[in-house]
Amino acid sequence: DPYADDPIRHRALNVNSQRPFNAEPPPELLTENYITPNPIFFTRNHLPVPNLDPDTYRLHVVGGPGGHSLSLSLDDLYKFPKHEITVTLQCAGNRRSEMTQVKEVKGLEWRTGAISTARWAGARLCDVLAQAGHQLCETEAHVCFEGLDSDPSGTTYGASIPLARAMDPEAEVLLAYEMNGQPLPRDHGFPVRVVVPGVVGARHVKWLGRVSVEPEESYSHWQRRDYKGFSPSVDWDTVDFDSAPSIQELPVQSAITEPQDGETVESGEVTIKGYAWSGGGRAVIRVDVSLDGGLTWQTAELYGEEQRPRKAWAWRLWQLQALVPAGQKELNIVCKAVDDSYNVQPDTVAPIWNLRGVLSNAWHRVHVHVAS
Ligand code: MTE
Ligand code: MO
Repeated sequence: DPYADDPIRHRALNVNSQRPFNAEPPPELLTENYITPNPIFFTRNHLPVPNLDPDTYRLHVVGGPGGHSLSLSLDDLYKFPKHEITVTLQCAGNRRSEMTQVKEVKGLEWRTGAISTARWAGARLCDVLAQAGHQLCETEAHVCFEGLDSDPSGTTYGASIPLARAMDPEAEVLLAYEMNGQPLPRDHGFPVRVVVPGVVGARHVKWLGRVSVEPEESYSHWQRRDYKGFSPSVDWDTVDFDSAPSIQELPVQSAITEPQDGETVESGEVTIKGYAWSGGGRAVIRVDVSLDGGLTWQTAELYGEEQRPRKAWAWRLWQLQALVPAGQKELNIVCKAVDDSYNVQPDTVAPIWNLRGVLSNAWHRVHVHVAS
């Protein structure tokens, strides 16, 4: 059993698949803390978790034209300036289960919890690439990452990001060795993973073994044959993966974590909670909440860390204390967020449905009963 050596996991997680391990925190725990505690941070593994020895670990770095190769131990990585930032990581498949309700899709049935937030610390990728003699010259190049997790045939997890993002010090791409002040947990990439702020989870390669500057995107399955969006009319017979770009930055997202669908709430006043986030460093400027299915709206209160313009890498949590209209027997609670480019979430799922069930960011809807 290639999974026999996987780590022990927290009991509170809702497990979507055991081998490979995929799990999300229940909604009420997800927004209990602004920073997600490591043991309940969502986990998305495609392969068995490798068991790496920090003493013999080496990261191979291959600079582009004019550059050279480096083989870095953990101690070598610690010598680069240590950079620490709060970053929200979201899987492209977050909220996929809502797409399944429209029409069947291929993928794990994530609910609203394939998203979490941590303080990450490590070396900046641009500093490491500079030491490999790399200078930004080829604007069309890519930085490819390879994980040390592999299937029985030896295929490893891989992904890439554009070189321009990797070399931009303001983009703060990290080779992270700490998560919330601790060494990375095994499930989250021990000893080193990539953190690409504002970019889809799939590019945050865990158990990082190799970084290289290449003229083309990664040839990995997960870069070229997955994690792409298509029109609702494209099916598995007609899909042409080469016709769509790989997902990088993600669209604006929000969800309700309390109350939950089907719950009964007290009459009088109801407290509604959730999260909101947008990709590419775009800040959340507003979260609108409706109790009547979207006819009328109130503005939620945002809390958590202040967001920096163009570098809003982490989510805001939000809350609304609302009066339950007298005599109301049920509520159709809806939330939608607006980012600082005034991007909004689509109102329904059907027009954004796609065969892989990615980029599911329609208004989040929760139906509750009111106690009489
Ligand atoms: N890196 C490796 N090596 N193997 C993986 O399976 N999964 C990716 C990414 N990095 C993956 C990986 C995906 S799809 C996501 S969403 C994030 O890791 C999840 O990171 P987490 O498990 O720390 O939440
Ligand atoms: Mo993912």
